Amino acid sequence: MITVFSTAHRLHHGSELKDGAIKPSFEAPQRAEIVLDRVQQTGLGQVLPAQEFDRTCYVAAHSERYVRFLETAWSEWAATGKTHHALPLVWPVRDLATDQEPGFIDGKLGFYAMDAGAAITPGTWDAVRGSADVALTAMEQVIDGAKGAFALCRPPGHHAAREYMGGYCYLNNAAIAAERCLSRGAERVAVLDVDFHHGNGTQNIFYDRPDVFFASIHGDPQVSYPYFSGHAHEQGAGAGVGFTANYPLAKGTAWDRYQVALKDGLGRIAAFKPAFLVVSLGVDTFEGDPISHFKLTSDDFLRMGAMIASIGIPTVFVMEGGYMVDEIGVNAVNTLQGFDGDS
Ligand code: OKP
Ligand code: ZN
Repeated sequence: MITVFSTAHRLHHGSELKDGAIKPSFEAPQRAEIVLDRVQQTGLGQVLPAQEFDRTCYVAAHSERYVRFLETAWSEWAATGKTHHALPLVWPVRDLATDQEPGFIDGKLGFYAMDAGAAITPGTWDAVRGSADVALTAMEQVIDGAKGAFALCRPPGHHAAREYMGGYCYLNNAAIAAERCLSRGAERVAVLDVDFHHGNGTQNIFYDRPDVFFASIHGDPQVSYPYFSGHAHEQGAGAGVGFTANYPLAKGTAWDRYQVALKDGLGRIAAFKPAFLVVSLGVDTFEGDPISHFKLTSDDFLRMGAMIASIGIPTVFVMEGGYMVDEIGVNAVNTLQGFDGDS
């Protein structure tokens, strides 16, 4: 399988507000380099650079004003004389829900963010755009006939909604790739999110749409980030009712119970008959991941890849989370080898 990779990711290493303190983000450049090393060591396939795409491809999954915010946030922040990374510190909560974008950068940061986990640094926009271009380039490979392609994206994307960032995510790479195949003529596309955390951003973008089926398998939001979405009763709205499927699973879930949800989700995706499948591939479901609590083993990722291949849909794997840095390369590449049938 071909891997698409961009060195632009190195331009971004944010801070996050975690456990009451500002720390360097767990979502660090080393993550992508470890996965790339494993791709090369195992001879998974050719590694291609990302092509550049027009910003209309990003706006397709977001909005003009949100993309504009991402493009200009650092310069607006720096213009106030600040030199440290930008993080939001005030949010429009329920009774203050508003559609009016504030004029000042502090207000914009809160308006366009769900948490203090996605900092804006000087290099953030270039890295973020590069990550979306990686996903778009991989989608082109599959549209052009590849059975599978791996978008080695960083930063990740699945928490980014139409108009907000959060959870290390800015542009939703998986959603942007899904929109790309629709704009190139596909009638239906499915997104399967196997990251430990609920793909709230992808769900938000497609929630009222019948042309995109979204399934997510994740830690129960009662106890796991992002807490406010991912319950089983969330199944879509309006014309999209029945086209979202959530599988919240208990703390400590191992392969025996995980594969039941995966089989069900894949069955529903196969019944939807999409032209393409986008997999939001987070490997933070691994036993021992520092911020998650499922118990998948490295061999389980081979099984996961084989099960995804079994429904026979051309698939783009988009890298999302995974934080136990020594193991994420093995686990991501195991999934791809399982899909390719090389295991
Ligand atoms: C991104 B991805 C907050 C802890 C939660 C955010 C986790 C984001 C995960 N104090 N941190 O889905 O792997
Ligand atoms: Zn995650």
